Amino acid sequence: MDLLKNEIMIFLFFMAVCGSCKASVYEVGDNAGWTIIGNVDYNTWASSKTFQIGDTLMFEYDRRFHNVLQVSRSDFHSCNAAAPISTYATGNDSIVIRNPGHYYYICGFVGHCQAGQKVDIRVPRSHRPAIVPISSPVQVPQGTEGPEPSPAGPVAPSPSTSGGETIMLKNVIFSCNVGLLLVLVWGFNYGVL
Ligand SMILES: [Cu+2]
Repeated sequence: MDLLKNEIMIFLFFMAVCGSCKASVYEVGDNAGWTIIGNVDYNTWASSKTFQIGDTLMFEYDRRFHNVLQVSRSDFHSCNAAAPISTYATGNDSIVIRNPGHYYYICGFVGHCQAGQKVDIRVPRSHRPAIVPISSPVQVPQGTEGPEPSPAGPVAPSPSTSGGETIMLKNVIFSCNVGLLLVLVWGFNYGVL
């Protein structure tokens, strides 16, 4: 009987772990998207969410009028677009959260950040193990950006990026399933499940 109880406890434990494996996809600004129209309050939007490692931020916007720059905390507060950590400019950018901390994003177009097109994403530390494989986001070399579009044209999204995210999600789901399977097999070996 005690063995059965243990098995059930372990099973419930894995179920709980599995529940937290679900990664969420957040569209920044919800239906409004990433814009200066409508005075979207992105900080209110962000504070209504609980972000976790493995979640995806989606920025959707018209790339003729906006972009997404990840910047430092001080550049976020001063709306300085001159030294971004990362630049995204496809109009449909998915960014996977890989570490806890603050992620500061602004629009690099003149006046947009000052108009409120900026968001501070806070990701608390999680008990969940980070099983997200490392792959860097689409990065635009600093030389190619500026107030005007570069002659080379807009930066195309790396085809490997979206594929990588899909694989990542599959890995997460796969890991959960393997965990469950191990418990089931273990249970069968003891003849209690
Ligand atoms: Cu903008």
